[in-house]
Parts: sequence; C-alpha cells; structure tokens
Amino acid sequence: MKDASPQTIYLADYQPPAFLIDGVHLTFRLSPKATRVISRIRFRPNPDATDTTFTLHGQDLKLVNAQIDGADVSPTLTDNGLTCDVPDAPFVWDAEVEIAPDGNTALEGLYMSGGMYCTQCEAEGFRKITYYPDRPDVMAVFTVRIESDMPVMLSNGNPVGSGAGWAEWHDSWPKPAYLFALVAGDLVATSGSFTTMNGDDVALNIYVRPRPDEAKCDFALDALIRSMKWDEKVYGRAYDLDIFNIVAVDDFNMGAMENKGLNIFNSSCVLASPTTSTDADYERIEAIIAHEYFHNWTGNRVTCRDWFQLCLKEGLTVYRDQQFTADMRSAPVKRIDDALDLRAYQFREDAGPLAHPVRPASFVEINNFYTATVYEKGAELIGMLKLLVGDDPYAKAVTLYFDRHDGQAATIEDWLAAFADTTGRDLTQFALWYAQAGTPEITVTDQFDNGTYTLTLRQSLRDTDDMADKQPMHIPVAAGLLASSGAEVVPTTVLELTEVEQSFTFDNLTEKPIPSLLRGFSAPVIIKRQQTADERLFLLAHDTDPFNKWEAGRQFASDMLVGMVRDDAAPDARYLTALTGLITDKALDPAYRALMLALPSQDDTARALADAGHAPEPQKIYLVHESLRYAMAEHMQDRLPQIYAAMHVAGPYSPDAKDAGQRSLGNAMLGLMTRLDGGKQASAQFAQADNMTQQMSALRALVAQGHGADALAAFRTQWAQDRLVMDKWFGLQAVLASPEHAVATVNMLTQDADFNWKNPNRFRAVLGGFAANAAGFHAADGSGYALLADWLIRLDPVNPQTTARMAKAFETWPRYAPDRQAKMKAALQRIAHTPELSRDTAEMVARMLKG
Ligand code: B3K
Ligand code: ZN
Repeated sequence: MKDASPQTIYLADYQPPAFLIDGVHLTFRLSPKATRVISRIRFRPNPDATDTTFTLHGQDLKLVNAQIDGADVSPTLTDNGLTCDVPDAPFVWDAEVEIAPDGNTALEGLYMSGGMYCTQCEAEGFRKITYYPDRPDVMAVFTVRIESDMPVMLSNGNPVGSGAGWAEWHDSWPKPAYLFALVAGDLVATSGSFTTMNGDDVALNIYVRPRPDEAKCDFALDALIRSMKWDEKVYGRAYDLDIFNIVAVDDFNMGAMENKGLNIFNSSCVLASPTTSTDADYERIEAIIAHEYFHNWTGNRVTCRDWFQLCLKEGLTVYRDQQFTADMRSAPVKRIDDALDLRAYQFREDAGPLAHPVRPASFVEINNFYTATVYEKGAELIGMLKLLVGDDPYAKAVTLYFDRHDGQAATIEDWLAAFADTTGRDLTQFALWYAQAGTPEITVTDQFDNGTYTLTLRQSLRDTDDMADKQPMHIPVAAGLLASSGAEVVPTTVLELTEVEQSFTFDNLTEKPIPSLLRGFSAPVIIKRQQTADERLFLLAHDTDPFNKWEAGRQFASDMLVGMVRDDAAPDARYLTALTGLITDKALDPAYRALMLALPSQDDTARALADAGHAPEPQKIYLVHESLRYAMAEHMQDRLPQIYAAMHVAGPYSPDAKDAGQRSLGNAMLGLMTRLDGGKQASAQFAQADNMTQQMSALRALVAQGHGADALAAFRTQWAQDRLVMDKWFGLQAVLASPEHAVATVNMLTQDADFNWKNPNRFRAVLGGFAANAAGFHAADGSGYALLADWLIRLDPVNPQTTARMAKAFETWPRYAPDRQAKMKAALQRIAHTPELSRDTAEMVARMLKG
C-alpha cells in the first residue's frame, strides 16, 4: 500500500511513546507466500506520555485476528497501522498477521534471498512483520519461536530450545524493534569461540550457504575475534550473550546490520578468499565486521531515542571502526583514506542540494538519511571532541555515557552532557556542528613582524535550504610551523577557532615560518589559503605531519589539474620530479607512496573547477587526467619497472597491511607502465596472478588502456560461477568504459544474461559503476542521464531504498553549465513524474530539484 500523502516528521515534534512494553513473544510459522506471525505483547501505559492514544505501526500486513486480555477486538486500520481502544492499565495484546516474504523485493521486513528467510528492520521495517510501536525508544525483551522445515533457525539472544521443525530464542537485553532479526535456511557455520574479559564464553558462528561459500569465512571470524578483543582493550566493552551469530545473504540493500546477537551481512562484506577477494575487500570486510560488532554497545546497549539521533550510534561507531582499522593497519594511511572518502562523498553532499545537518531537523523517509553526513561527518565530530578534550577525558566521558545510558534510548544532548560533566567544558557552541549543514570554509592570512608570527583565521558557512546566517562554529585547527631549513619550530598545537575571525600569535621566531595547517585533517573544513607552488613543494618535502605532507601533493595536483583544464596549461615538471623522488623514497611506507600517486578524481576536479567559478566539462577533465597520467608515466618511466619488481610479494598471500601496501604501490606502477608498453606487463601479471588483487589490478590496467578484451573474456570464463567476482567484472567495465563508449557498454552489460537487476549488488555494480564514470555518465548529449533515469524508474517499484540512494548521482547538477543542468534536471523531473513513485525516491528527487 502506498502512502497517500507523505508526511514530514520533525525533531521538534518528538513525544514520548503512549505505551511501554514489558515483554514480547513472537511465533513465526514460516511459509514463502503466507507466513503467520503470532504476537503476544504486554503493554503498560507510559506515565510520561502526553498523548495516550494506542497506535501500532503496520504496513503490508493482513490482520487475521486481535485480542486484548483474551477478548476479540476490531482495531481501526489506518494508512500506516492501527488504533484501538485499550484499558488505562497494563494489558496483553495478542494478534495474528499474515505476510508474504517471497514477494518482498524491497528487502525490508521479512524477505527471501537465495532460498533462505531473512530480515532487515532498521529503520522502520519491523512494521512489515507485525503490528508494533516501531520506534527506537520503545525497548523490550523478546522471545521468539520459529516454526519451519529449514535446518537452521536463528533469532536474537540465546537459544533456549529446539526440536523437529522449531527453535526458540530469548534475548534478555531490552531492544527496539529495529534490532530484531530472524534467519531460517539451509546454512552451514564456521565456528569459533571467545572468552570475554569477564570470563564468559561466547560461541561464534558465521553462517553461509554450503559450498563454495563455507570455505570463505575464516577471515571474517578472525576479524570478529580481533574486534571483540579491541573493544575490551580500548573501550572496556565486553560482549554480553552466550552466542554471536553472523549470517551472509546475497540480496541486501547495504553492507550489514547490527541486529542484537545476530548480525546480517551482505555476502560481499563477509566472504573472503585470496583468489576471489582483493586487498581492499579484505580491509573493508574487517572494518564492517568491526563496525557491526561495535554497535553492540554503541547502538544496541545504548540506542537512539528517535531517528534524528541516528548519528549518535552511527557517527560514534564509524569513529570506533576507524580507530580499529588505524590500530590494525597504518594510522596515517587510514586517516588519508578517510579524508578522501569524506571529501568525495560528504563534502559533495554538503556542497549540493542534499546538504543536511549531522542531526537533521526533519525527514520524510528516514532511509534517505543514512548518509555520508550522518555517518562520516558524524564520525569527524567525535574525532574533534576527542582532540578538544584530550584522550583520557575522552575515555572517561565515554565510560560515563555508557554508565548513565546503558539500556536507554539516548540523544545527542545526553552524549554531549557526558563530555561537559567529565571535563567541565561548555560544549554549547560545539553542538552547532550537529545542527548546521555545510562545510565550513576557513580563509587564512598571516603576518610576520619582529619575531612574532600572526595567523588570522576567518570562518564562514554557506546558507543552505534549511538555514541562513549561520553562527560561527568551534573548530579545532591543528597547526605546526616549519623553518626554511625544514626544521619544525612550533610542534603541532590545536588552535581553537570559535569567533568568526580570530588571530593566533607565535613569538620568538627568527624568520617567517611556513605554516602547516589542519594537520591530521583535524576538522571537516576547507582551508582557503593563497599558497605558492613553492610552499606546497616545501611541505611535500618537509612536513613532519604525514597527512599534510600528502595533502601538499594533493593540493598541488588539484590546482595543476584546474589549470590544465581551464588554461590548457602543461603538467608542472616540478610536481613530476617531486613525485618521482617520493615514490623512490624507501623511508616511506609503500602504501603511503601509492597514495601520493593517486590523483584527485575527475569528480574532485569538477568540484574544484566549479569552486573556482568555471563550469566543468567532464569530457575535457577526462582528457586532462589522462594526459597527466601519461606525463607521470613518461617522467617516471626509468623507475617504474624497478619499483614494480621491488614491490613483488613472494610466498603465500596474506591480506596484511604490509603485503597489501607493497601490492598497491606495485600496481600503481603497473597502471603507469601499461600506458607505455601496450599492456605487456599487465598481460603477464594477469596470466600469472594467484590472487584477486593482482588479477584485478592487471585487468583494470588493461581495460583502462583499451587492451582488455581477451582478459575480460578469460576472467568471465574463470569466474562465471562466482557472483561476487562477477560483480567486479560488471563494475569494472561500467566504471572504466571510455567516454564515447560508456553508454553503449552499459547498455550491453544490462542486456547480459547475468545482469540480475533485482539483486542490489549487481545493479550497483553496473549502474553505480556507470554513475562513477564521470565522463560517461555526463555524456554531452544527456544519454547517460537518460540511461540512469530509465533504470531508476524501473527499479523503484521493486526496491525503493536502493533506487533513492542511487538517484544521488544527480546531486551535482548545480555545478554545471546551464545546458547540462537542464539535461540533468530533465532526467530528475522524469523520475519525479513517474506515477506511484516510492516515498523514498520522491523525497530524494524533490530535494534535489529544490536546490
Ligand atoms: N545500521 C545499519 C544501516 C541500516 C540502514 C537502513 N536503511 C548498518 C550500519 O550502519 O551498521
Ligand atoms: Zn552502523
């Protein structure tokens, strides 16, 4: 049933729930077309409620019967649930509903994937399972009975009984309905165990479908054990049930879900083997396993009062998984990777019509707010807090937060109060980070006078659709000063910018220093500073802060690319020489050297051009990027084979940071070599590769240079039976197709017999890959926009969540010239005018058009 008139929900309208729950018992009689869900819920009036109407959420449910305290009732069915007259005292609600998991293509609620039953309830999917107060501030203890002929039947908590055709689970930790999960299928487990710091034994299982998947679970199990240890050591948080289960499913709208004791994962985020997974896959799997596990405390034990507080659990949990990866691997490399992602997705979001605060003030469809702003910028806010208060006070404040709010549904105010109470600091101004959308810009001027160096910082924040005339924020700017000799004369100090404009002085200097600002990317802001090429080259050579050393090269490349596009400038030889020096510098970690070589993306260059007041031309940007890479290859050609050989990793494959770093530098060399040798070395690597990183890197190098036909065919023959590897085959072609062939290539891929467009991974591989192919998607005649719009219109009735998310490809329209803007908007309008459009996509498209 479609929502007739989608309502906007406001944070300011929050009301406590009318009824609380003392216990829930659910029985599932599973059947693909007619599953029966029998619920018994013990309600009691909430003494804190103002509105006392009894309402339950419900969607796409067939109500079979309902009783209150054993007597039949006939509730009034509404657009999104039901209401009913109830006693003004505790009572027992019994209901039976029928649902059809088999027809559930939206992958929300109870659905089927590859013959198994599974669930996805966050944010508001539980209402598709039974009538319930489906809001995170209603927490309850659940007991679940599953009846089915499936061999494995799982739910949250601990197993309490099972027999032929049934299993029962009990979760003693009160939880909101969004953390409910159920799985039933023909599954096999890879098992392990963990003893917590409290001495409790925990059984661990990774459930997948039998062969060949069962051979690919060892890494995920190991990552889980490392996550459990890390959370004990770093945050003092232990696991709290007898069992922790993870299940892999093929059809899933996102990466994974932290259901209490029963995490459900997209199989692409669990299954790993050397021959089928790249180094990047391994790192991602490790991070997502950790992220979902960490939610057990940040999200589950302490949950969110309402969906506006989403960043309370997501920002904090992302921050925690970033710390984990930094500890497991290389901290500087991880910080650069995170900054790259933040700028690519979150800054882009902040710069366009979909900009919203880390804690939004309103929404129509909450699923549209699982964004880079809520997640990644949300994580940056935690990092800034930690920097401002210090490591020990941070640890104390987080402990206080857990102590105070364990078992509760909390708010951002609760989180900040724990910090204010621990440190005595007034965080009122800091709280603006949660409320004001947009990326702050800081302009910098400096002056040197009589041994005193003065840095003047001025902050500004653009108006967004929701708010104008924003207030100055509390911004920690980590800065150091270098002498012309390269020596550090002032080590990293945190400058706290709180005014619109503020000056900071440094005394007793013998010469004007070179500032290194925003070290470690200490705040999610844009520094605007006139910096000469010489100064950038100086920092690239001498900065002691690994982030800013990399950043200097990045900024140099970005400016150079803008100049090459706008003024037809030639690549700057000084940059090429500096880069050659860096990639041969054995004192630097290979992974870090590889990052030095990674140019800003074409999308980054488009944004930089737009910022400089120049409408970007994606095809020109493509050509300029190509020519710069070619110039790099030529300039470094003597060194490439030698570094390539030196980075060869002998012996059995290991996904650890050291080997992965070597492979990443080696493969960066291979990419450049392929521009000069017609694909000779890449073909050899492709033929010899014994792991997916090497095979895929060779394939990428070949396809990027138009030498990929044979390798693509061979790859397909080899991997036709492996759906996750085939996603790579599809994705690579979509993302790397040359501008003139991209639309045709994608049309061909979508006609392939293996293009199962209802599977989100496959759809994203092809259409998401295409949207990331900047010059192809932005084809001058608008054919790329039309192609994506056609597919989104087709997917929307099947899977609104994935459609709405992928519609974001159009969010950059304001940065282009009027004719291109018109074509992008026409595609958006066509989507907007599609009859029966989902609430998800309708909201997303309307917000983009409003900008
Ligand atoms: N909490 C889930 C995301 C749910 C998305 C709902 N549309 C995964 C995560 O962030 O861990
Ligand atoms: Zn999360």
